[in-house]
Amino acid sequence: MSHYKSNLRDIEFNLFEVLGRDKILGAGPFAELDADTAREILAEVDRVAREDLAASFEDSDRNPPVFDPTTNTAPVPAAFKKSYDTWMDSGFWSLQAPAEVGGTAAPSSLVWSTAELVLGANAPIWMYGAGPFFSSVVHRNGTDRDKRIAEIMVERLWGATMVLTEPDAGSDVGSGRTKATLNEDGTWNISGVKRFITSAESDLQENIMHLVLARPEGVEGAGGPGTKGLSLFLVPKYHFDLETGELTGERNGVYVTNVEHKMGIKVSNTCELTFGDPQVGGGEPAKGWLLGEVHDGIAQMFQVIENARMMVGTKAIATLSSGYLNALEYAKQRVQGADLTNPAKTAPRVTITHHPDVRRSLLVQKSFAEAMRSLVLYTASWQDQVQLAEAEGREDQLAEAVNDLLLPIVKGYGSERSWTILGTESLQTFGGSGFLQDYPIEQYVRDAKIDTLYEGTTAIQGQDFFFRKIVKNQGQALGHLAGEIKTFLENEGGNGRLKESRELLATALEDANAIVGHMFNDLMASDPSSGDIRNVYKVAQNTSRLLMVIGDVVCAWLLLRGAEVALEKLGTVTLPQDKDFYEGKVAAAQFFAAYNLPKVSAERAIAEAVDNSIMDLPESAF
Ligand code: ST9
Repeated sequence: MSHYKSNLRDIEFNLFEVLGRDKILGAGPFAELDADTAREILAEVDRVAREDLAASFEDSDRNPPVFDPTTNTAPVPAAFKKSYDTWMDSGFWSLQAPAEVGGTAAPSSLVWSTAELVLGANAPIWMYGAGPFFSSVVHRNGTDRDKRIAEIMVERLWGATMVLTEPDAGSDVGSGRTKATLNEDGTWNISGVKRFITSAESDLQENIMHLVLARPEGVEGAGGPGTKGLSLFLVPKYHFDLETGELTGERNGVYVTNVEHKMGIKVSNTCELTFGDPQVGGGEPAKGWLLGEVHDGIAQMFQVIENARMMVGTKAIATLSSGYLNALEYAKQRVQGADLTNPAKTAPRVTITHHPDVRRSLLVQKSFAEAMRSLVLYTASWQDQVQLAEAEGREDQLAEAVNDLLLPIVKGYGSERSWTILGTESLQTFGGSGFLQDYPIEQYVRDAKIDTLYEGTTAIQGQDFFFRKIVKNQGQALGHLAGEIKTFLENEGGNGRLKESRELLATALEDANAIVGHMFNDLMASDPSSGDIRNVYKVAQNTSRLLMVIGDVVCAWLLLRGAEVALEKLGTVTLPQDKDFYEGKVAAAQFFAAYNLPKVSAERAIAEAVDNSIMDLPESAF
């Protein structure tokens, strides 16, 4: 039986009943894809995910790839290869790439819905299969030569990687030392060592296109210090004919020189990648092309990073959702103890769903999984707006800014909440059995931990959220979001059943705003011309807190907005399963508000009391 338990009903609820995606499907840039087709795609991806992609989930963990230093290879297990081939053969990857490179124009909200299903079933399949998405970045930023490369990447279903990190340049990408020197023929030679490169080696594809950040040497106006001095190069594993895409049979001098031994997600090869080292492989130079022939590497790479951050959050949330549904199934069957209201020693034993603390735990899992699914799809709906505007030759700056604001919440909040709840609630529901490999949860916990780390740790997401997405944006996107929440608060929808939750949300929104205001004041007071620069330390002690607080507020709002829709539907539905579904939506929203929002006031008190005592403490006292 499949480890993966999907929640297609809830995905469709968000897409069609709350976000009205049927209105943008079948028209404009998505004319070829109507709502019925979208539902068919979702149903088929759901089936493939549960039946085929999930089939190799456990085997890939127990028999992970082994790096062979004599050949610089790390083949994946056969079962995983079979699942990967099934996914690529299905053709649904084409939704990730625009029509210009051979993909299918689809709204982001549909793409991320399919992503949830694949990522929940077997996440590395989505990652190894992301070449078509990478090709869209190459196409968008590229010269005619690069655009042809992008097409070839899709035609031949090559893999692709994002190559930023180095042993001494992790969060601080700008410390990277990998360099690039220009050849007479216009190509570049890359030399250096990169680390933690996902999907840099496998036997899944004919070729891999590495998107590499390196510092050009001897170029006026480029190659300076920090991230702005980095340029982005396309460096293939094997050389190929630029017209036909046929491999020439020559190896490029980029080799995997180690594969990390990780706590989880082991089938996803995390590689050390060595460029142009005469001692490695055949000692060939590592040749590449400058993307777009412009030195704008970090901005180009962030087009990949933004999607990868969305992917990581979605992966975490997909795992929590399946973790919850596995825990629920177990709890409904596991008989243990008597009902608390029947203290007799001979009282009949009941399933653990009768116990209050188990019910609390199940609702924590359900409400967070559903809240964060709605967060992913709400964020994706802003990406739809960006796509629609682009198709009309417009720029929708508000949609871009709100999407930018939400991304660190999806990634940072989504991964932190998911991994914590998987460990403390989903696994816990199984009691001691949760610790065993007989159930998938222990692997979920191990596989999900990485989501708080890669693509920018939670601390990086918190800094990005406050300094870039709020301060640099002058609060415009946050103001818009707060405005949407206020409109909801002023609305009376929900037959009075959401009145108390609305009041809790109103207070939480006020407290969250106060934290932002407080941090902003500290930031102003850190201006050295008028204040003490060390006040910025106080701001930085609150950035991760703010990310989590706003995450809670936005998630509560999204759940309550869904509950309003559910309450309307409850007036008309007749089928028992529909009634249960909508009652569940209302209950999850009320529970989430009641159990989480009052904590925002405490977070406000903590945030406002932050001083610099931890910064004054001598290191030796730690
Ligand atoms: C990794 C691999 O961890 C993980 C596995 C990935 C799996 C691969 C699969 C990929 C799948 C892809 C998904 C496919 C789905 C398809 C769906 C299709 C719909 N936003 O603040 P400054 C830029 S890889 C945008 O001064 P510092 C901007 O250009 C390793 N741009 O930064 C800016 O200039 P300006 C991951 C941003 O102090 C410039 O950077 N590593 C953003 O120099 C400089 O900004 C990391 O993530 C942004 N949010 O550097 C690194 N931020 O201001 C984490 C910056 O003029 N570290 N830019 O616009 C950081 O993010 C640091 O904050 C830093 C700091 C490096 C940016």
